[in-house]
Amino acid sequence: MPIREIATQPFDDQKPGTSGLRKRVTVFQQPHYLENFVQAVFDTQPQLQGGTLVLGGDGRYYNRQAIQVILRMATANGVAHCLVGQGGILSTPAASCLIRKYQTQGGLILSASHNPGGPDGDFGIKFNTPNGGPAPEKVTEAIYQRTLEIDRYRILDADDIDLDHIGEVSVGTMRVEIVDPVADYAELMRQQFDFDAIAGLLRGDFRMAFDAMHAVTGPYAKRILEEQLGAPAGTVVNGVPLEDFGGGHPDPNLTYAAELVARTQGPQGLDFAAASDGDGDRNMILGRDIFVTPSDSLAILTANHRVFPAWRDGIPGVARSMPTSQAVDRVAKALEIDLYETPTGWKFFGNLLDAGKIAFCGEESFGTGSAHVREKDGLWAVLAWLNLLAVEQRPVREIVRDHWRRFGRNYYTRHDYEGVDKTKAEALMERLRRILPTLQGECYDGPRILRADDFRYVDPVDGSVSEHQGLRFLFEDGSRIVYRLSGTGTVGATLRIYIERPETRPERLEDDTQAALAPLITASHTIADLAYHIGREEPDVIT
Ligand code: VG1
Ligand code: CO
Repeated sequence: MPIREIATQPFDDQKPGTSGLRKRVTVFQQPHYLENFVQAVFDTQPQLQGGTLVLGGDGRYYNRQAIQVILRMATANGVAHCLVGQGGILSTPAASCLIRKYQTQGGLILSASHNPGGPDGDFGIKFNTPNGGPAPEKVTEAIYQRTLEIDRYRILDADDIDLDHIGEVSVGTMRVEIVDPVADYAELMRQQFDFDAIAGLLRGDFRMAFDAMHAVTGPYAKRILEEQLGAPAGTVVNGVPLEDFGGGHPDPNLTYAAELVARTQGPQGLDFAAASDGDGDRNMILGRDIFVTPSDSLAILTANHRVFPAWRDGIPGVARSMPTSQAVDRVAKALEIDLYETPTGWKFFGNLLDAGKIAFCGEESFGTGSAHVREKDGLWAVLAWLNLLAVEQRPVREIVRDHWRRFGRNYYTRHDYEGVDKTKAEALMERLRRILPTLQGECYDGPRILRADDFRYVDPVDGSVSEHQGLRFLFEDGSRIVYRLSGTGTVGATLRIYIERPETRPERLEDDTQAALAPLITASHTIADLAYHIGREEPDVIT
């Protein structure tokens, strides 16, 4: 079968965002669009020649077609061996697990994560490096630069292969192994946690639910929670991955997983409930009458790391993305371990994890994980909570409230303004950036602004610098307001405003986060002059 060189023209919009290249399906369906990006990966990643590639995605619409194209291009570009999840399925953390376990030269993960799927939805692709993690900025930049000059791609003329049967086939000279997408990942989880203790908990009168939101975690959760740990059948809901996620929004938060939240409320509420996103790297943790914010979750898991078999001997440090609340900072201080503050996006944790500087890391955006892989990991977080609950034998709410009493609490919320006109959103940020220095010392019916800056990160391992990672206003009492524009959206701009206030007086702890943050929320509108710039002061999504 002949390998063909196809002439092509560059697209100018293939710059990867926070987590890979994400576009509307219709954009990916343009002739040569996917091919150009994939060829740019092969052109800039010579280690793949003669090497092994991991390939899979979250099962959304266009996943299968894209996999067939990538397989034909991989063999034409000299890849020797490819590991593909059965049915084209691999959750993002499972792909990371495979890359690491089989020491492959990288992986291509097909997902637009929590963005809706289907013919009118989104699609995405990202390259993960041999450490199993999302490519760092210098790699994504090289790929992007290549897309701007690409003029041909290589592809084998061949028929589609059968992705649904485990076993080995060849595409040209390349060996393709269709693997069980769950097995290696499930084994890794067993090494991280006390499965006997969790099984004991799940076989008792503990009542829980896991919502896979019709996305990729269904098969993983069923195998691990129901088959291996003995949770009753039906514990996993919406467990069959659908190409359009059942028309829903596979984003586990209080808005999109509202039904699940309702099942945890009131005296008859479930003891525990959790959900994951499109590609299985996010998690939402709920107990009866309590939502555990991702920032608190990271702090609580860090404080309790010794209950996890993998971390019984202690952890070197933790990291959080800059907009994530400072709850974990206090824990790090108390435990006398290192704390790192990175820009938004999991790729920034990679070097810290590789260098053994941190064991846990997390983002406010429902991302939590550890050094076991190089991606955030939804089911890992769920199992971590189950492990903790099995040891503690107390309700989630008590564990959280005790944590606040011991370490203090950070009230935290994120307000998202979606579908904002791009030019207007950029103008808002530009103006804020300009007036930053003049706002130092200002006061908005509360504490003064101690410092205001445009977050810049210097990677402590390789010294690489990332500029313009969010505008932050630090108040004298430890409160913060952070503004940034999303790097994962596909239409218009999304403005994210992150607001937090520490409260160390236990007698003052109140349940209503929005009320507790009301003065700062108002200040966040005034500082950015939201009404003037975008004509709105009501966010679309509050988390
Ligand atoms: C969002 C989150 C960020 C996360 C990213 C990818 O990015 O804020 O914390 O790492 O999504 O998550 P942004 O640029 O839209 O704020 V996922 O589950 O897509 O891989
Ligand atoms: Co995701």
